[in-house]
Amino acid sequence: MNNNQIKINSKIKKAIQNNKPIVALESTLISHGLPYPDNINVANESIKAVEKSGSIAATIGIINGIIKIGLNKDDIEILASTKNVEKVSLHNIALSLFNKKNAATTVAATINIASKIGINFFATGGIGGVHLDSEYNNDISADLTELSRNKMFVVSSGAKSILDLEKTYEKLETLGIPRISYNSNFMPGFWYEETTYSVDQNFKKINDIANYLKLINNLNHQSSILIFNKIPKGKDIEKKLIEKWIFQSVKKAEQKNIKGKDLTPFLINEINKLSKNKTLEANKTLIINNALLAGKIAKAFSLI
Ligand code: PSU
Ligand code: MN
Repeated sequence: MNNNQIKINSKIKKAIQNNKPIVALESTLISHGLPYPDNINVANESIKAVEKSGSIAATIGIINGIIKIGLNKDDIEILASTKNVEKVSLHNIALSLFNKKNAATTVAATINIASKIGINFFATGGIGGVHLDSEYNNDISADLTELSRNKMFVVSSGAKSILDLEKTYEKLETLGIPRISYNSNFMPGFWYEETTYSVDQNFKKINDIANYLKLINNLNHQSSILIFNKIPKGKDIEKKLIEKWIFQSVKKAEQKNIKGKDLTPFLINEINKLSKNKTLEANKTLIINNALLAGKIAKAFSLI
């Protein structure tokens, strides 16, 4: 990548050169995952959470066809409030540069960029995965593709509840992606606390996670490592309720023929409405909480 294509904020550039702990943050959840102005608050609070842990936050997005590492307040405002911000994954990221667009990067696109410039840690709310009825619609997020081919240490609350979580869990194993967790025996269910799918290992201490990541780093492991962090207690929502809302909103999406990259934002928005914003509150909390944990692990990793 040359300087016309990418702009790295000077603090982050220095941090990369000096091997300081950095956590990448994505921008699709700002443009397409959360409504305005909650999205701005979450973007800012996530940055603060990373900084509180002693690490440096690098929010990634595309402004006027240039990849920016470390979005500033104005950039975040643009991605949070303007219409027609593109959602870019692996298939369309270069096109958004070619067409000089404002674009929000998904988990896949953010990891792709971050790993090219030497950032090791990334935090999000929930990753994309295998959609419901994938045997008919073939909808499987490119997040899984990217997780399988670039080494990034990723903190999330599992895959989004709207997906087929069992198939997603199995697919992660097929792709060779370790699924470890911080204080949970099972993969989290994003808006709900846990699924019934066992993690590869439950770690109780941040330092142990950092040591494990050092080890796997030295092994030259090829894929990303998923570190699951369940939604904080009291903010989680009952699985049965979530399933009811998913059922209703999936039906509506079918009636309106919504699919492809529009499906995830549509379902999240519908479920926020059905839940009277309970899922929105849950989503906001878990995103910030994941940024904080990623910051803490990155910091611990840098001290080993
Ligand atoms: N996490 C959230 N909200 C979101 C997303 C993640 O809490 O909106 C975004 C991520 O950017 C992820 C994308 O990459 O949803 C997945 O979209 P798709 O299913 O179309 O691949
Ligand atoms: Mn998809």
